[in-house]
Amino acid sequence: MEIKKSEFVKSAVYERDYPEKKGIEFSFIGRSNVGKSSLINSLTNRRNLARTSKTPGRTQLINYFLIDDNIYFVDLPGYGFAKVPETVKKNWGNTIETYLKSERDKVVFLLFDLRRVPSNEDMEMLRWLEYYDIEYYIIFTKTDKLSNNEKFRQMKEIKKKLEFSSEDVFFYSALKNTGKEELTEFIYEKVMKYNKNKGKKE
Ligand SMILES: Nc1nc2c(ncn2[C@@H]2O[C@H](COP(=O)(O)OP(=O)(O)O)[C@@H](O)[C@H]2O)c(=O)[nH]1
Ligand SMILES: [Mg+2]
Repeated sequence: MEIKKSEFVKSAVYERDYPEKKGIEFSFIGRSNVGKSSLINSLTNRRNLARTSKTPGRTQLINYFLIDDNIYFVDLPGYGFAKVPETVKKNWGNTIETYLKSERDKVVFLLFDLRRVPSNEDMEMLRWLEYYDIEYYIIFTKTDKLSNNEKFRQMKEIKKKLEFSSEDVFFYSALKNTGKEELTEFIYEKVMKYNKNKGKKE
């Protein structure tokens, strides 16, 4: 299964600016530079749909993409970039929290760079997701940068800070498109289940 069509819809800060609800939507969150935009590009087979940047911390907006005419991908602004002023950080917090609290039917993917032990901000993000009772999944990114041995060692390190079982998380390389099929299937399955339940309710 593969995503055939994707287009940028709009950028937003406030809930009133989000595009009209379509159904379930999938959002990507994580520290800046973790690979959010690259992952969205990889999933959608587009080189430059979500702008990727070598200068982290640039996108302070929520970016909406329409996928195959019926679901949204949401690229959320990244956190953890040290060099931004306090006011920007505060705005960022408001933008994210507004989104998490919003009435959208959402599944959130929380991205962690496999080479790093999750930061305090990562852990805080996780607590936010728990607090708002949001369905979320962890994706470890940039897996191509580690050998199998290193991967194994790194997972052990990460597990000291974060409880999870390897079956419940995703591994992704946007460079090599590793994990793409699995994640795409997962997303389509979620959409199917969601639409089925919606049909029952109506
Ligand atoms: N090797 C490798 N580099 C990646 C991968 N994903 C992202 N990058 C690089 O990491 C940097 C940040 O990526 P980007 O998608 O802009 O991160 P974002 O800030 O979270 O949107 C860019 O230089 C990307 O080329 C990956 O899977 N493998
Ligand atoms: Mg980005």
